[in-house]
Amino acid sequence: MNSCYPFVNTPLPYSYDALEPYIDEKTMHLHHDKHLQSYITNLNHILELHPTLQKKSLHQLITGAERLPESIKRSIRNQAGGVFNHRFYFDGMKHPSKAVPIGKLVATIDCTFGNFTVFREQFKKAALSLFGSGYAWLVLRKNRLCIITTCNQNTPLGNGIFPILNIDVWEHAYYLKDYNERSKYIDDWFSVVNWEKAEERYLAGKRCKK
Ligand code: MN3
Repeated sequence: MNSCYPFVNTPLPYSYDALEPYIDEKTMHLHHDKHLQSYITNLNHILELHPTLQKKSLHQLITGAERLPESIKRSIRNQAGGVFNHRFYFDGMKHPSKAVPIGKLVATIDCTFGNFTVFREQFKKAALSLFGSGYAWLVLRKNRLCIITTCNQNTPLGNGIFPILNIDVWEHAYYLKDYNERSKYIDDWFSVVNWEKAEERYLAGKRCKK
């Protein structure tokens, strides 16, 4: 995979229908092939005009956006954020039969939030309370698990925060199947969380905690 310009839309790590019946095949096609693709295309367009940024990774573009010229700061944040957030979201899901919440991360979730059900309720509440478009995240901050939300395509990268899981609550993530019912979609998402991937991210975050 290209880690810098020109960015390419890598295939999903599972088939488009792998998350059925929780997240439908049509939504996955639209979400990955159209929505994510448009962030990649737009990001490449910007970088085409700014050769000095072409060697930068997605992570570097996002965390360095504040230092970029005013004219491109916002569009880099939106487009690079859109690529990062979507890849992170797609990689954080898997076939429902394998989406079992076990492991060190889940044990830490139990300790931090009281038990898994409380965590689930709090995460759902955060995802529901986000006004407009954005994401709810489980992150590691100062070596502690927290639930946060971000608007639009903002990311929680930098400032010693390590993202572990995210749910995309833009309407395009669920509208075809659940219409306006974000609540149903959040419940469905819990059936396809890739806890192994989340644990990998959690352990990596713990290793480089600052
Ligand atoms: Mn999306």
